[in-house]
Amino acid sequence: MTDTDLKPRLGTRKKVERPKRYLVVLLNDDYTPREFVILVLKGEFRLDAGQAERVMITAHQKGACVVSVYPRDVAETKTARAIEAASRMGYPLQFSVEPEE
Ligand code: TYC
Repeated sequence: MTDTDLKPRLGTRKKVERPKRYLVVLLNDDYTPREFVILVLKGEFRLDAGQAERVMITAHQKGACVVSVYPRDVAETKTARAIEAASRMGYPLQFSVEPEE
């Protein structure tokens, strides 16, 4: 193990980048019922009951809370579906999607 050569050979260094991930952030508002927020977090973002409750309460108290991280298309699709479900009920629930780090 001590003589393992970790130096990249000329021309073999490959640029392999981890695909960027995106944070889905739940934003507080004054109108969406707490129970509806929890339903969306469970149904669309697959949080369990305890996680959904904690994320909802944190957003309620602090203004925002990270829900989860996903590849960009997944983050955007889930967020669009969640906003659409809220809007069908007349609720102004919003999320933001932002690149990690
Ligand atoms: N603030 C809302 C209320 O008091 C509940 C709520 C929590 C709404 C979190 C949005 O992201 C949210 N009914």
